Amino acid sequence: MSRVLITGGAGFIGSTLAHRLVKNNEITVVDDLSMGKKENLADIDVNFIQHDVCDHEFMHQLLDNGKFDYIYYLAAVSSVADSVKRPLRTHKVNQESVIDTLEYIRKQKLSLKKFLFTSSAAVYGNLPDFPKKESSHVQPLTPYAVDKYASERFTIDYGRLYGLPTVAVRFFNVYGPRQNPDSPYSGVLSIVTKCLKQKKPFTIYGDGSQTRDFIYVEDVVNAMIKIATETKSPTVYNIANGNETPLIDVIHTYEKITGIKLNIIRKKTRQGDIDKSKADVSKLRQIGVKPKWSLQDGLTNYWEYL
Ligand code: UD2
Repeated sequence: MSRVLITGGAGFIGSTLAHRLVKNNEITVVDDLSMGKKENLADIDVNFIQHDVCDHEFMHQLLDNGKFDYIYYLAAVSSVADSVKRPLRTHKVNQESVIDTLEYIRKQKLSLKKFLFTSSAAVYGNLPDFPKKESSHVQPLTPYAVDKYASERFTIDYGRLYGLPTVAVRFFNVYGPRQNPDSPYSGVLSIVTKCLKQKKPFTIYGDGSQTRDFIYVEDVVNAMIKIATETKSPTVYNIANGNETPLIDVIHTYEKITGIKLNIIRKKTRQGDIDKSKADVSKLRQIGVKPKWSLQDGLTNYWEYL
């Protein structure tokens, strides 16, 4: 039985992780519910604290009292658009809170088995090299991407400089139950799911040929747990399937699964949208992580969950 802290644990990925770990671990979740929902944790027994991770004093006390073995750091303002609108506020969450936590762990010499920071494929930007390896050039184009990149470097550097047991991951396009579809910048498959369910029109930006490397949330938490518990070096891993699928193909697959025809409205490509995305997942394979969910199975499971 390990003691686990999940910051942002009421959100989409954090709550899925909490569900997976709760059986054999003592879980504490900190979430200010700015994006997450308490209902995401309603059916499991976790120590839930509604609080902002930017409150450093609060976090220090929590770290002192919690005696955590594992910290999964998912608290973030995950909206790129929001980071463009309010860069200072999002910076405080997406970078400052991470540095403060690392610094406190170092100063207080807190004993920890792993600190895992969650970054994003956003760090790769729109460079033409393809597929994206962890060693590929980065091009953080938004405040969100800049903060994610800086925080993952801090995480890794605290491992290299001070021997803290740290690791970072870069999520590609994660989908599945509990993803919030309520913003135009929510994950596209949560929006498609909502439109299918409510028989509402779906707006596709561009011609649908843009590709993404979609990965089911269950595979994501499996990868995170394996990386947190079985790897030793402070480094970064892509978390993706390693396949690129055109958006329009995913939509057609989903239509077949549900038997519902989506009413598609076409609009021009969104500003800043990337054309292609695909991860090189060989580093993940080297540690024995192989996603179990095909797109077909993941979408079927997602639909059945609703
Ligand atoms: C993902 C991340 C984003 C950032 C970015 C970096 C998510 C939800 N977003 O954006 O935070 O890291 O990668 O590259 O993981 N689309 C539609 N209709 C809609 C919504 C989306 O056509 O109603 C399109 C959208 O224009 C894009 C594709 O679907 O071409 C995927 O959109 P997304 O927002 O799910 O993810 P992405 O890869 O743009």
